[in-house]
Amino acid sequence: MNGHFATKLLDEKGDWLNLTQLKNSSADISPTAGQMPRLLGLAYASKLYRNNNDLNNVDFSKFSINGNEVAFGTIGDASTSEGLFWETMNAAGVLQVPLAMSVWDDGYGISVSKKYQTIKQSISEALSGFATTGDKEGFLIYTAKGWDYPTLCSVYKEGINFCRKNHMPVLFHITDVTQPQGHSTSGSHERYKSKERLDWENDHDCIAKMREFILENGISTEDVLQQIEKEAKQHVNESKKRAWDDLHIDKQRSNFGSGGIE
Ligand SMILES: Cc1ncc(C[n+]2csc(CCOP(=O)(O)OP(=O)(O)O)c2C)c(N)n1
Ligand SMILES: [Mg+2]
Repeated sequence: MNGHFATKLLDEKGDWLNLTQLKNSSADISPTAGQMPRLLGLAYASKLYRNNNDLNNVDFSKFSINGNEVAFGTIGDASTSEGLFWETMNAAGVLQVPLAMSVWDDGYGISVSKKYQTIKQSISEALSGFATTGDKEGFLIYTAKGWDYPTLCSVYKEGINFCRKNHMPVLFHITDVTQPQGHSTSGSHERYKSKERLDWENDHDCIAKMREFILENGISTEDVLQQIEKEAKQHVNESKKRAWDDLHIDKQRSNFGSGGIE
């Protein structure tokens, strides 16, 4: 399970890139919630850069601008049941680090409904005790719907600005997320979803809704979007063909015979 990608931290000579000028992505990891401890470490680094004077010198200028960096993490609703998620959320609240946690809640972990895995079927309700209240510091907690782009833009803008400035962690619980093809292209969600749910998902498909949002707000035009869609399909089809061709070449070269690498 090695299909996880990261951005480069080093140039071709092996020297550090200026990470403060880049959007840096740390590689994901396959065990669900396995990314959480590293997310905490990245957020904690910002805190140290801001508060530890020994780090405030030219040697470290490629890594941080006074701890203004936010560590963004994402996780599915079912994966929030893992211990690492809870340990990370607690530690982020205790340490008060700039960690922005987005939970994409599509209501399912593969085919299992959240009623079997999340208390009260809501991670934001479950975590409401983690919220900042009065002089007790915890998390900022926001909820929004995955297809409601204007609200997403405003809650993310507000939440991230606050998180960056004050080093307070923030939870975005994003509900109403859809699974366009079930958990993966190998699944079939018709087997575990009602007709009503499937119809609702068609109407609230986040990709279709984003298209509507772009057009309604004059961000782009129908013609431009059609062109992008056409080129994207072409790109995917060509990539698929190249991958198949490479596979057949590899098969011919393989010592294992025709079935060896399947
Ligand atoms: C520790 C662990 N257990 C089981 C799996 C198999 N697995 C992969 S994705 C998944 C469900 C994830 O559901 P959710 O977190 O809701 O994310 P979604 O795919 O719905 O976005 C499971 C059980 C895994 N990758 N790691
Ligand atoms: Mg899910």
